[in-house]
Amino acid sequence: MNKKWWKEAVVYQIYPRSFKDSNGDGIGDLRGVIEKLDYLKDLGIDVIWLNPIYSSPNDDNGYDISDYYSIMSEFGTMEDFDELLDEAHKRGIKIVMDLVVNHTSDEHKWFVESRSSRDNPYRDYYIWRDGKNGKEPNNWAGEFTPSAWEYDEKTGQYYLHLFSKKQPDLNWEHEPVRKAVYEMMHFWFKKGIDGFRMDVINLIKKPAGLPDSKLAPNTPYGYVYDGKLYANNPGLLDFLQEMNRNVLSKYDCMTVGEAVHITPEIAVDYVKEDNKALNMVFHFEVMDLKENFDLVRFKEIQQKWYDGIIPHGGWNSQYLNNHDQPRQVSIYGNDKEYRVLSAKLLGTMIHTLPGTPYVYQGEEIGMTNCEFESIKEYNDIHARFKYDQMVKKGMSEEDALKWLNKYSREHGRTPMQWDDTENAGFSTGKPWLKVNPNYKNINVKAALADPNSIFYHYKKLISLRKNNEVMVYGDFKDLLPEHPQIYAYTRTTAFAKWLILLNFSATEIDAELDINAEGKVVLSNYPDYKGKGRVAHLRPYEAVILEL
Ligand code: TEU
Ligand code: CA
Repeated sequence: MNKKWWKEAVVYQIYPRSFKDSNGDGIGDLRGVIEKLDYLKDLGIDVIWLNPIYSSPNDDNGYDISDYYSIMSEFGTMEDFDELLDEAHKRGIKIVMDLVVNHTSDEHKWFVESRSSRDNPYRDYYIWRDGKNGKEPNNWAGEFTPSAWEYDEKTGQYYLHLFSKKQPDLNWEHEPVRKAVYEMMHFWFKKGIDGFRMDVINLIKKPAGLPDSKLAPNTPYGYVYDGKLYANNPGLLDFLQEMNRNVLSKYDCMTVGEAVHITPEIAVDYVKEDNKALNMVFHFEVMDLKENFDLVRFKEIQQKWYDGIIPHGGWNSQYLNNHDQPRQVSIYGNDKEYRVLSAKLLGTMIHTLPGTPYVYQGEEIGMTNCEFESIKEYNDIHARFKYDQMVKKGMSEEDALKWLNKYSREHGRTPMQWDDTENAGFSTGKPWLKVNPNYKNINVKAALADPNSIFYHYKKLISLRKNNEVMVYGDFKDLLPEHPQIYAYTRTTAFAKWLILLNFSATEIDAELDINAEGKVVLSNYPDYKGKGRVAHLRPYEAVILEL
C-alpha cells in the first residue's frame, strides 16, 4: 500500500457559521477559527475541512455560492482567510476547502447572465429545457423541492436544480464551465490550500437525455425523489480525470468526494490510485442506517468498503456525523447515562477502522442532539422542506417535529459549546441558531479540566495514529461479524497486531474469540480490562485497544 500523508491524517471539520463568533453578530467567522487554532493544535488534528466560506446569499448556508473568488461578508475578508491559512500552516495544520460545483447560487453572475436571454453567451452554463405539455421537462424531484425544475418567465424555459431553486445546476457538458471551475481551483491552490472536499461530486454528470424516473410518476405532493438516477452516470469518471489532469495532479493535495447513492463497486473507479481521479469518497451507506441502526449490518458495510476498495489501491473515509447529520452520540451511542463512555467508544471505532477519520466540531466533547420546540426554531432549508412533506403526507405536526428532533441536520449546526457562560461562549450577541441548553455541562472548558474527558480520549487516539502505522495501514479482520452487540476486529502489520473490542450495548457481556483476547491495553474507556484467555469480557459501552 502506498503511504500518503492524507491516509495518516486526522481531519477536523469546521462549520464556520457555528464555530466561534469573534465580533458579536451571532455568526461564527474566520477570525473565530483563528482564535481556536491553538485548541485544535492541542487536540492534535492535521487537517481542517472548512464548510463553504465563499460569498453566498445563504439559501443553503453557503452551498449556494454567488462568487467563488470572495469570502462571505459575515465570515470576514480575504485578508482574514489568508491569515487563517498562514496561521494554520505555522501550526502544521492543513486546510481543505469545500468545492461546490454541481450548482451555483442563482445570484452568481453566470446565472444572472444565463437567465437574461436565450442567446446570452452564458446560457449553456446551466441546464435549460422547454416544458412538456405545459409541465416540467421531466418528472425529477429535487432534494429540497417537489420538482427539480423551475420555470423562468423571462425566457420561457425551465432550469434544472437538484437542490433549492436558488441552486441551479451547472452544465458540465459545456466546456467553458469545466475550464472556469478548474481555473477557480487553481486560484485557491495557488493561495496554498491543501485540498478539496467536493460537494455532491458524483451528481455533476447528468444521465444522457435526462430521462424520466421510472418510480411512481407523480403524487399529490410532487414527484418522487429518485437520487440513483442523478448519480454516478457514465462519463463521470472522465470529468474527474480531466479535473485531476488539469488541476489536482499539479499539487500535493488531498481530495474527498461527497458521493451520494454509491456502493464500493462503483466508487472503486473513482478512488483507485491508478485511475487518477479522487483520493476517497464519503458514502452514505452508514448514514442510511441511522433510523434503524443495526451493528451487524454496519459491520457488513465496513467489510464491503474494505474489500471493495483497499486491495484495489483505493482509500476510504470514516465518519459518523457532519453538518448534514444528527450528532453521533445521540444516534449510535447513548446520549444520557452512557454519553461519555459511548462517545469514547464511537471515537475509538472511527479512529481504528481502516480509512481517514473525520471529526466533526463538538464531537470531541460529546455534543448531543438539541431539542427544538417548534418548526419556527429551524433554520435549515432541508428540515423545513422535510417537515412540510411529512405533514402533507398526513403525519401530525407533533410527529413531524419529533422526527426532526431526532434526525434533522440542524443538530450538527447548533453553536459550538466553548464554556458555561452565556451562549456557551460562542458569541456575545444573539446566536443565529439555538444553543443547546446542555452547554452548562457539555463544553470545551469543562472537557479540558477533566482528565477523563472525551476530549482527552480523542487526543490520545489522534496521537496514537501518529506513532503507530498499524492504525493506518494495518490489515483489517472482523472477528465476530455476526455478533449483534460486540464489534471485535484486528489490525495487523508485519510489526504489530492490535485487537479492538467495542461493546455497543448497555449490558455486560462475554464474547469468545478464536484468538487470544489478552494483551497490553493501549487505550480504553475503563480504568482496567477484564478479558481472560479467549474470552473478552466487556462492560457497558466498553471500548478497548489491545496490543497482542
Ligand atoms: O449534501 C448533499 C446531500 O446528500 C444532502 O442533500 C443530504 O441528502 C441532506 O443533507 C439530507 O441529509 C451536500 C452538502 O453537504 C449539504 O449541506 C448541501 O445542502 C447539499 O450538498 C447541496 O449543496
Ligand atoms: Ca461574527
